[in-house]
This record gives sequence, structure tokens and C-alpha cells, in this order.
Amino acid sequence: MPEVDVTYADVKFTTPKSRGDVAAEDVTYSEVKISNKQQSANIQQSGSSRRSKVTPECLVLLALVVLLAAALIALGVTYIKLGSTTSAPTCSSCPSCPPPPSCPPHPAVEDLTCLKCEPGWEPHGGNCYNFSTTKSSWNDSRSSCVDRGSDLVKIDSREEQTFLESRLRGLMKEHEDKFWIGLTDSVEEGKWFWVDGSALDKSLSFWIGKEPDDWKGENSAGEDCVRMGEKGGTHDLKCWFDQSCNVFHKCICEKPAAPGYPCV
Ligand SMILES: [Ca+2]
Ligand SMILES: [Ca+2]
Repeated sequence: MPEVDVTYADVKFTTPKSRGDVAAEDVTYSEVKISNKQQSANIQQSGSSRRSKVTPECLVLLALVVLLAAALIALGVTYIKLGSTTSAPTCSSCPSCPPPPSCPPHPAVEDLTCLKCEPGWEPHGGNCYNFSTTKSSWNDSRSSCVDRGSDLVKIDSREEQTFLESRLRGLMKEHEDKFWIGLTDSVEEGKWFWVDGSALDKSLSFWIGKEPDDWKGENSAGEDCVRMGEKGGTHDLKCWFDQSCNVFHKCICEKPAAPGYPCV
């Protein structure tokens, strides 16, 4: 049964007290009926109004939730990226900066300034040189170098020849006070090889005058070993002579300088 009808019945059985009351009853009935209709209409309007207001609010709320979720996801991704970046420290190439523990040590800035030579050896260009004070044959001279972890000098550059030629000027006491170097053609005449087995580079030859001449006046076997030096010096670095290997001379030994700490 509809609620409006119930309200109508309740009003109908109210006892009238006068004509004026009847009129009032009718008015009441009419008013109540209208009132109930209005209430019903209000209820319906309220219901429909509530339904029409909730839908946009829900949509806005839903949109906000979606935006918030997206923001949280983006924030999480950013955090993970930052974490991976900070957990992998970069390996700086700055030589003076200590590398992070996870990085390999800096490549040894090879201690060219810290290369050391033993007492009695002169450093030059990463090598150590010893200028002997005693004289012996070429073979014995070489053996004395090898016994000290070196060999007769091999001249690899014009710069090295310049250094040695200049150095000998101060060491030679007389014209014949020359020094053996590690060059020989004892295996095959005219084929000059250094003690390390490499052939002589003709562009880095410093023969003086008509040398090598393999002169046999002193030894019939000729001259298969090389000595160097001019007491008064040379203007063109040329001061090599071939000489009999049995002649006694001083010698120049050479070996690589050893890296060492501390630098002093
Ligand atoms: Ca050399
Ligand atoms: Ca000669």
C-alpha cells in the first residue's frame, strides 16, 4: 500500500466538531495530501538530487586517486634510479683522488720521476748507465755488465748518443781512453748487430771518418767490436770505431731503471 493512501485514511477518520472544523478537516486533508505529495516529491527530488551529485564527485575522487597512484609510481621509479646511481660510484681518472673501493686502482702513473738507479749508476731517459773504470776485452766487458743485471749499452736514439758522447768527454783521460758499446759484427763481417740481437739502424749510426774499416794491422782477425768516444768531443756526434775485440777498453753498461718508492 502506498504511503500517501495511508496518510489519507488517517485524516479521514478524524471527528469533526463544527462546520468550521469540517472545513478545517478538508483543508487539513487537502493540505496533508498535498504535504505528503510534496514530501514524496521532495524525497524523490532529494534522492534524484543525491544521485546526480554523487556521480561527478566519485569521478573527481577516482581521478584524484589515479593521479596519486601515478605520482607514487613515478616517485618510486625515480628513487630506484637514484639508488642504483649512488650505489655504483664512478671511477675517477683523477690521479690524485683515491679510487672508490670497488674501482681498480689508478694505473700506475708510471713513476718516471721515481725511477731509481743503484749507486754507481747514472739515470737517463728511464735507463741506468755505468761507466767502468777498469779495462778488459769486449767479451769480458760484456760479461761484467751481464753479471750486474745489465748488458753493454745499445744506442737507440740520437738523444741517447748525445748523452753518452757528452758524458764521455768528461770521463776520458786520454785520446785512446775509449769505451766499448754493445755493437759487433763478429758473426758475419759487415753485419752489425746489437747485443739484444737487433740489427744496426743505419740512420742511427755514428761512425767517425772512414770507420768501420776492419783494420787488420793490429789483429789479423780484423775489427769486429765497437768502441766510442772523442776526448775533445765531436760536432756531429760521430765517434764510433770498430776495433779488435781483444783490445782492453773501459765499457758502458746499460739497464732499465727500476721504479721505486719513496722518490728521493
Ligand atoms: Ca740504449
Ligand atoms: Ca776500425
